[in-house]
Amino acid sequence: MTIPLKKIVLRKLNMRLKDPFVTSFGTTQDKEFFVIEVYDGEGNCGYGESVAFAQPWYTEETVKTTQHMLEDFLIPILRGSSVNHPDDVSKAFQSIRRNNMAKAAIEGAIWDLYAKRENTSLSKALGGEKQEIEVGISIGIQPTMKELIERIEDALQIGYKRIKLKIKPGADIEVLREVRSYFPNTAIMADANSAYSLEDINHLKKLDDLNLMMIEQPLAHDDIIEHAKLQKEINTPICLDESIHSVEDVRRAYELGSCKIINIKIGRVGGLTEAKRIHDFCQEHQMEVWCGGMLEAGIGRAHNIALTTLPQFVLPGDTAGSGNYWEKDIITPEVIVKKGMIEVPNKPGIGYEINEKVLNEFTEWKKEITM
Ligand code: OSB
Ligand code: MG
Repeated sequence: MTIPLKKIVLRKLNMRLKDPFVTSFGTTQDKEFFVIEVYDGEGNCGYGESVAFAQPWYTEETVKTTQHMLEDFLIPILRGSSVNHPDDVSKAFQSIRRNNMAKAAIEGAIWDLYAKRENTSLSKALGGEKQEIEVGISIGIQPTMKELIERIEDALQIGYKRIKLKIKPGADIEVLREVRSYFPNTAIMADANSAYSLEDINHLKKLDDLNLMMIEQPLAHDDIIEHAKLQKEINTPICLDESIHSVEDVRRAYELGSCKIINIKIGRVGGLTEAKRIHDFCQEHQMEVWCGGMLEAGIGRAHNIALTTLPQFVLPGDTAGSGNYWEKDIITPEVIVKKGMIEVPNKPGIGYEINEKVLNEFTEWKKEITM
C-alpha cells in the first residue's frame, strides 16, 4: 500500500554542544542541521535528522548542500514517486549521485513514518532483535592529559563499554601509551580521521603494542587500496569509516582485505536501507560492524539505536547518551545510558516523543512544503 506523503516540514536547527569536539580535521561546537517531518495526512508524522556539518571536512556535504539537495532534487523526486515501502526511497533517488547525507535524512523520516503506520517500532521494522544495545563513547582531542584522563574516568563511571580516542599526528602514540598505563584493562580504540599516509607505516606499527580494539580510518578518506597494504603490516584491526559509502565499497574493502571492521553511519551510506544491506553483507562475510555517530541530536540518535538492534552490530557503537552532548535534547525521554547500555524503546517508530518546546527553541526557521 502506498505511503501517502502529504506534507513535509523542513526545520533548520542550531544547537550548541556542551564541549567543543576536536578531531584531526577540526573543531565543532555549533551543530547546524535539519529536522525533517513527513506527514501522511492520516495523523502520523515521521522524523529524520540530517548529519552533514557546516564545513565539508568529514565528507564533501555541508548544511547548505543538504538544503539544496532536499529542496531542488530529492523532495521533487518524491513528489512524483509512489512509495510503498521505505526501500523504494533510495531507488527513487538513484538518478542523483552521492549526497548520501541529504538522502538519508529524508529516507529516515519515511522509515519512521512507515513504522508508525505499521504500528511497530523502527527497530522491528528494520528486522532488529535486541532489547538493549551496548554503547561506547568517542572522546575528542583534549587540551591536556589531565583533562583526557578525567573524561575517560567519567565515561567509565557511566559504564561505557569502550572508549574511542581521537588522534592526530603529534598527539597519538605517546598519548595512547600514557592512557593505556592508566587504564590497563579498558577497551580502547583510536580514530585518526584520515590523518596519516603510508609513509607513516613505521609509526603506525607502534599501535600494535597498545592492545587497541582497532584503529579507525588511519589513511585517506577515499582510500581502499593503501589500507589493505597497511592491514597486512599491522596486527591492530583496521576499521573503515570515511572510505565506506555503499555496500559496494564494503565489498571492495572485503575483497582487498582493507579492514576487518566496518563503522556504519546511516548518513554516510545514504540511509537505513543501504545500512541494512551493508549489515547483511558483513553478517554473511563475518566482518564485525558497529554504529558510528555524527554528534546527532535525539532524532538521529534514535535512528542509530534502532539500527544497532540488528544482530551483526556486535561491537559497541558511538551512540552515547544525550547528556554527553547536550544540555537538553529535542526528544523525550532523552537517551539514557546505564551500565553502558541503552534500553531500546518499543513504541511505534523511533520510539521517542519530540520535545516540541526544545525543538522550537533551537529552530532557526521552518518551511512547509505541500506535496
Ligand atoms: O569519525 O566517527 C567520526 C564525530 C564527527 C565526525 C566524525 C566522527 C565523529 C565521532 C563522534 O567520532 C561520534 C559521536 O559521538 O557522535
Ligand atoms: Mg571515525
